[in-house]
Amino acid sequence: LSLLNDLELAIGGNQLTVHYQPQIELQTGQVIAVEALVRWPLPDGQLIPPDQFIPLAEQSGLIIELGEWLLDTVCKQIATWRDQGLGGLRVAINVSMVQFNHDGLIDLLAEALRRYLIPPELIEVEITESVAMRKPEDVIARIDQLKRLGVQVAIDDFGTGFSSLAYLQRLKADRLKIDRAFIRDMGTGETSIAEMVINLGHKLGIRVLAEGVEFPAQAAILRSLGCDEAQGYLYAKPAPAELLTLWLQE
Ligand code: G
Ligand code: G
Ligand code: G
Ligand code: MN
Ligand code: NA
Repeated sequence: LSLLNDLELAIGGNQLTVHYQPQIELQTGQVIAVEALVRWPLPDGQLIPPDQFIPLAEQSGLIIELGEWLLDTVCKQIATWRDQGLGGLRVAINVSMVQFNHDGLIDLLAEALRRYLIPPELIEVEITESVAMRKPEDVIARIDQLKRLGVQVAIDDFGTGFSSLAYLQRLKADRLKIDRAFIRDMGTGETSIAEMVINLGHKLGIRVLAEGVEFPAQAAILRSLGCDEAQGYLYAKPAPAELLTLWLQE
């Protein structure tokens, strides 16, 4: 309860922070986007990872307030990058089940885009495969609303759930993110799931990004399998915007 109270104060007091992790186009090595990942800094400088407070925020409903704060912060950052000559960098934001189902989601996004004059295609909404599969008709309707607004949609942690081909075709997602468990398995020669997801995505006209790429050998295999994009420690860890800006300007 006290943690929840502290989290509410941290959100209201603008004490949370966002780290950004680049997403790389495998053929060119170009940075095409970044994923926003929230962190909670303690007074001693230690960072609490999202795993330790997002579930609590989700259960309590505080995730709505956190999501509003995150979207405003991300849009402000996109405007800053535009002013620094780094325009065109898309930012992927994680949206939990409660946020995705919340009635205010579309208005919230539209309002933030308008406030900072941001082209909608520079925002991507990530939902996990398990959220995407919960109530098929509702999810399809919500993704249609997001697409009409012009934002992109990614299915996160893909491969861990049980999406059917027919359902996936109706979802109209822009991107599948192969769960990093399957990228880790590539170290033992097990590439079949990654290969299957890449082929599935391409059959349906959906781009495919590999998560958790840590070694050049994984990137090489993914490139040979035709995977479009990658994200992971091989390229960069999630970092504060200022560090990422320096890295991008190199
Ligand atoms: O770096 P990593 O520990 O950042 O992230 C752990 C998990 O926390 C990820 O699975 C991610 O989906 C989730 N997460 C990170 N930032 C956010 C956020 O702003 N909102 C939501 N809903 N989840 C987030
Ligand atoms: O939203 P999602 O669950 O995909 O969040 C991505 C998570 O993966 C974050 O916790 C992020 O810090 C973490 N991550 C990003 N790149 C790597 C990587 O190369 N290896 C590992 N082990 N974790 C990573
Ligand atoms: O320092 P860290 O463990 O986050 O670095 C992970 C990888 O990300 C490095 O091997 C490097 O390829 C890349 N990286 C991190 N920081 C920078 C940077 O400031 N400039 C460049 N060019 N690459 C970086
Ligand atoms: Mn994610
Ligand atoms: Na993921």
